[in-house]
Amino acid sequence: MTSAIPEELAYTASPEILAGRVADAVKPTETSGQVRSVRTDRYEDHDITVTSVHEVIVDGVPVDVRLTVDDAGMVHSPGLPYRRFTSALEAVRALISAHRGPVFLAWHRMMLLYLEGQCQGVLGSNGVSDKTFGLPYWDWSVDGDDGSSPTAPIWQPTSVGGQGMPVSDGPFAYRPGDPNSFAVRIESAYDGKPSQADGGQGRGLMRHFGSGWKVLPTGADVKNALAFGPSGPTPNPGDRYDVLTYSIASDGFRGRLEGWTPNPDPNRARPWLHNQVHAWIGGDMSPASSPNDPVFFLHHCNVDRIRESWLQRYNRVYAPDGTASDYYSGERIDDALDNAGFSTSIRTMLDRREYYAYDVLP
Ligand SMILES: [Cu+2]
Repeated sequence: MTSAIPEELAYTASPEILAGRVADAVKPTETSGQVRSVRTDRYEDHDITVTSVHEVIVDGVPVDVRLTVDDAGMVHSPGLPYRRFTSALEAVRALISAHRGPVFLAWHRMMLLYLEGQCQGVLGSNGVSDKTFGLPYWDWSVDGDDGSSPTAPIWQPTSVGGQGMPVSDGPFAYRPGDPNSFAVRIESAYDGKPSQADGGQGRGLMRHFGSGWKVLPTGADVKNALAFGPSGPTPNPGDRYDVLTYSIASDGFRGRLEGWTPNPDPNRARPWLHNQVHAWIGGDMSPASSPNDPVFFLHHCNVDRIRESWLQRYNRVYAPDGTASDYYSGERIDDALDNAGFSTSIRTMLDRREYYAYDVLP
């Protein structure tokens, strides 16, 4: 299938007109399906506004993306904070990565298994890993059913501590001047780029419950997502896992669990499930540097647990398969999954029952 994306969407304004004149007035818009940049400046008694709008279409379907273009012609995305892109095409391609696409669940399973293996190594002795160690999960739907209490058992000092700016109790409390207290060293700057927290001195962990979203997901939300499976005759059973354009606009189990698919109930629109938990905890759990909070891993283990329940129900289907176009490279079932020191495939991550299991599945 041919891609409908022009090779270069990045910059249509005439650079000569505005060279050196346009300030930082790059205003992202929320327009779905469009790449837009807006720049304004005042020059010799004239108000100058430069806009460029491009619809992004993948395999004939508009994609829901938000990108802006700066005056150097570099493309930025709030969803891809660690990179500046030299073309809009490159940025849209990268949106299909660890997040916002089918590989989301496989990628995070790989990451969790890698971390678990590292912990087993540290906990072992004489070069033998302690295989009895397993990462725990936090079933946030129990707390969601219980009114999203900020004093639920997990937030007690004997567990991971509570909220605070910074967190001041539990094992991740910050005590200024105490080098042994828990400190955040790398954070996402306002433009999403990684930066040293507090000039490299480190700072306390932040949590602000209910700030990005007012409630946690409920057990009914989880059941709803799990019910979306290939029960009837569908063109491809994997279509219930994910569908074209394999993005945040796709309505499949992955999109529902990751949290992009709008809930039909307007009062419970985005974010959903995975994204909703990040947003409810707030603070360091909101930006791309969310692994700063150890709760990140408890959260993602629960996401993986829900995924495992879905896989067991529906014969471990996945989409896209190997017939998808090269545009979806990195998302197709036999494509490689790489991370620091770890290399596997998406298919391998579909069934890891040989290595670990959950006590209870939702
Ligand atoms: Cu996450």
